[in-house]
Amino acid sequence: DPALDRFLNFEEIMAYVDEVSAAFPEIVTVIDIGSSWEGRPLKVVKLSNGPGKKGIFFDSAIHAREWIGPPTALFAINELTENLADNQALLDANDWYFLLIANPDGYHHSWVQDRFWRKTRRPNNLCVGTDPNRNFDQHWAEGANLTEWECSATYPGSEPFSEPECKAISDFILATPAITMYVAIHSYGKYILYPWGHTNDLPLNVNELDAVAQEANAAITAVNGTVYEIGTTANVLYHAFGTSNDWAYEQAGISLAYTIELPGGGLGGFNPPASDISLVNAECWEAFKVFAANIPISR
Ligand code: 0X9
Ligand code: ZN
Repeated sequence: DPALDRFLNFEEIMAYVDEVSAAFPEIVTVIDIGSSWEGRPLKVVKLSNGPGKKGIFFDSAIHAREWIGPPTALFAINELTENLADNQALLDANDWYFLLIANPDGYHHSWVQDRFWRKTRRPNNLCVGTDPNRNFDQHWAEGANLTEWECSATYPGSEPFSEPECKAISDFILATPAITMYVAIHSYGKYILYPWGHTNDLPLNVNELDAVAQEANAAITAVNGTVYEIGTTANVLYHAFGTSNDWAYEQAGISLAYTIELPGGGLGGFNPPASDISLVNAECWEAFKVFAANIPISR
């Protein structure tokens, strides 16, 4: 089992990925989709028990400091391997893909240097790092804050996909049409968000996006009463462009694409205690099952 009573650093998470793939070779494939700027691997854990199935993809820790995300993916992987006997139907129905640490350099930096680091670690002229969740080629840099630019926490990069981490995700998703659902795991705020981020307009299939989100929230609430707020990023939260969520929706043609903002805690909201992990995991697992039950049959 992965340790779920504490947060795991990058090396520990990669060690778990190796362990689970060795222990469950008939279910787990580790797909190396590329490397970070500093050369750390981007590993997608694919869980499957047979060919020809549609899949749901999760990215977590694309924002380095959002440590509560990876445990929810680790928990799900454990449910679909170690605890498969309880979850067989979930693996029979479709494939599951997890990019546990989408921003390995930033995540490492948040462990060793700056707990609240958000961006990648590629240097710019003045400041280090790009916001990888602004770097996707989707209405890139539309409405960006040009005054802070490079040093801003939401710097979108020098060009779309300037960050190798984002390019690797894009290449992998485009090369894997079996993935028909996308969930970006973030914190914090207790939101289930769907497109758009760059405009207050509603997406074409807003009714479908909203219905699945409502169902996921009901499943979360049933665990312990926690309520998430649901809606488009722009309407519920703020304007955001170039996110993995909206890129998957618009550019990859994935009609059900979400961002889940997990509960906050601790200083500034990004530092919840490890004792919060188990409830967040239990709630997310219920939501993830609802998402997976609604995987579209095609893009
Ligand atoms: O600003 C972000 O990137 C996300 N919030 S966070 O506090 N985790 O940084 C929200 C992104 C939501 N984006 C879309 N659904 N488009
Ligand atoms: Zn985030």
